[in-house]
Amino acid sequence: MEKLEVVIATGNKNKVKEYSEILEPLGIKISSMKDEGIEVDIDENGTTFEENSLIKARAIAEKTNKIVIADDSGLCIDALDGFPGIKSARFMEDRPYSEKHIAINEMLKDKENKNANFTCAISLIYGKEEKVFVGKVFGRIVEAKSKGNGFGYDPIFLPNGYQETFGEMDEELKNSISHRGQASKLLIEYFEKITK
Ligand code: ITT
Repeated sequence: MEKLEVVIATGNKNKVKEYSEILEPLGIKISSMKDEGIEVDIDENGTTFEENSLIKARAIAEKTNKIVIADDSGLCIDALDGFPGIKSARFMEDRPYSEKHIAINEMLKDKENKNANFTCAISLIYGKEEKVFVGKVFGRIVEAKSKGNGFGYDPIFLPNGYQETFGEMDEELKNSISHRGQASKLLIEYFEKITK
């Protein structure tokens, strides 16, 4: 693959870190909005992960000629009709995640069904081309044990088929099965096709 340079349209340092871990071993150079000196306040007013990721990517693509990818992602809980979903970052925004973990478990206290999924939509803007790649990982909500690795809702998400939450797993294992990892695989396949 020829050396591609990609700007990640996110203000979330953890996302930049995960994309670096996933894409840099393939020779793709990652930079953050901060590295590029881009500052924008984006109104994420879409109603789906796909729409919001495109809104973010378009806003940054106006400020750079490099390839842009944006990530919109979140935790969707079946018994709460998909909540917090696209509001995952905004739910109890001024509170630490440790409190959000407790609040979510409280909401599910009387529910037998603890099933949830993490969804990630990656939008890519490459010149005039716009693409959206979606990844999902299914599991269930558990009580947080320790802070461990990861970020956000990782400590309360137990992926199906594993004994460790995303917060307990090492980063490489999380990236290999996660919503972000799966959407990234589709993105990489696209890059491989266009650079052949
Ligand atoms: P940008 O919009 O700047 O990218 P953000 O954090 O606001 O950053 P989102 O609107 O996409 O991003 O919200 C995603 C939220 O979903 C994130 O803040 C976490 O709370 C949660 N989330 C997404 N992926 C996650 C993951 O892999 N592990 C844990 N929580 C995750």
